Amino acid sequence: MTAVQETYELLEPGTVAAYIAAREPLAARVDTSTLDVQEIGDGNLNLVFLCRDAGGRGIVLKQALPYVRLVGPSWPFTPMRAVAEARAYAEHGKWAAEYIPELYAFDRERYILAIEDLSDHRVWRGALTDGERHDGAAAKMGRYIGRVAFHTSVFGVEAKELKARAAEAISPDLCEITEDLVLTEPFSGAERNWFQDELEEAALTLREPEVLAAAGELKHAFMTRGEALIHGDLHTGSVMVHPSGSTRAFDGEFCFYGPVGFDLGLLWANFIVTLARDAVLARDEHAAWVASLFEESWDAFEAELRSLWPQVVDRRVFTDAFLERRLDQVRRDSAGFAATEAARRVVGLAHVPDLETLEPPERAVAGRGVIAVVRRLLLEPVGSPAEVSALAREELAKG
Ligand code: SR1
Ligand code: MG
Repeated sequence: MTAVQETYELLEPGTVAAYIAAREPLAARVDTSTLDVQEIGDGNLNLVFLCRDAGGRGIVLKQALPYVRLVGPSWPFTPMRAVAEARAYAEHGKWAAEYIPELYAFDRERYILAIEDLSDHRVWRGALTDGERHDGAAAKMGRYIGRVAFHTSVFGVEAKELKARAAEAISPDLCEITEDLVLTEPFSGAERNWFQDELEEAALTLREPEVLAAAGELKHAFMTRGEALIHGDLHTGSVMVHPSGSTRAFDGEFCFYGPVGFDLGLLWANFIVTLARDAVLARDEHAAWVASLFEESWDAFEAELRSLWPQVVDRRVFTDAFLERRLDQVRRDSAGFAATEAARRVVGLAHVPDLETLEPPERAVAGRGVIAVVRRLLLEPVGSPAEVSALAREELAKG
C-alpha cells in the first residue's frame, strides 16, 4: 500500500454550504442559505455529503479521505481515487449518460466531486436485501457495460489514442485493493479476513490448490487484460435504482482498463449473495426473479455489443466470427469473477449487509451455500449466465 502524506482541507457538515456558495456553477444549483447537510457516506472509503435546500433542490459532494474509512487512518490511501472517479463519469458519460449520475464539478486540489443528487433513488443492495423488485435494472446495467466495453476499447477507439488513454488511467493503488481483497486473500488466507466461526471448515476449502489456481488465473486476467475502461467495482452497492426505472452506476473510483467480465461478474456475485439470503428466508418468489437477472444483464450486454459491432474501428481481424469468440471469453470471465467477488463477501475483509443482517444460524447456512457456489464456479467450466444462475440455486437449495 502506498503511504500518502496528503494535506488538504476535509469538508465538514458546517463548512459545506460556504464551499458551495463560493463556487459559481454549484451555487446556482441550490439555495445555500437554507441548506441542510447530512454526511451519509456508508461505503468503505469516502466522505459523502447530501446537501438539500428548502426548495427541495439538492447536490451531493463526495470527498476522498487520505485513508480507508473502513479501517481508519492506520491504512493511508491515495485520494487520487477521486481523479479516477471523475474520469469514469466523464468518459462513461459520453456513451452511457443515462446510466450514471451527472458530474457537476471536480475539485482536484481537495479531491471533491460534486454530483447529481439521487437521494430519491435507493441503493440496489438495500432494495434487494429488503426483497424489492426493480424490473429492468439488470438490463440497464448490462447495456451500460456493453456501451463502455465497446466505446472505451480497441473496438471503438483508434489504437494509439487508446494506449495514451490507458497510460493516463493506470490506478495501481485501487487495483491493488481488488487484487488483494477480491482475487487473493479469500483463497490464500490473510490476517484481515474474518468470518463466522461456523464457517471455518468451509472457508478452508477455498484454499485448496485447485481453487487457489483458478483464482490465480482470474487475478492474472485482471492484472494483464486492459480491455476497456471498466467501472471496476460494480457490485449492487454501486448501483442506485428508482421505481420509475432509472438505474445509475456510481462510485467509479476503481475504474481502470481491465477485463469487461469483471463488471458483469461483480453484479452476478451480488445476485448470488441475494439468492443466498432469499434461500434462508424462504423468499421463493423473490429468488425466482433474482435468478433471472444473470441472463437479463448478459442479454442486454450482448445485444448492445452486437448492435455496436458494425462500427468496429479495425474490421480486418475484428470480424463477426471474432465477436462470437469475444462473447464466449467475457461469459467465462464473468462467471469466474463472480466466484471471487462472492467469496470475499463471506470470508474476506469487506462483507455485505445482505448476509450480515441475517440471524447467526441462517447467516451460517447462507455463507456455507455461497462458498459451495464459489467452489463450483471455479472448478467447473460454466458456459452461460443461465448455468451460473441454475448452479447457484441448486447449491443454495441444499441448505
Ligand atoms: C478497503 S475498501 C474495500 C472495498 O470497498 C470498496 O467498495 C471496494 O469494493 C473495495 O474492495
Ligand atoms: Mg464503493
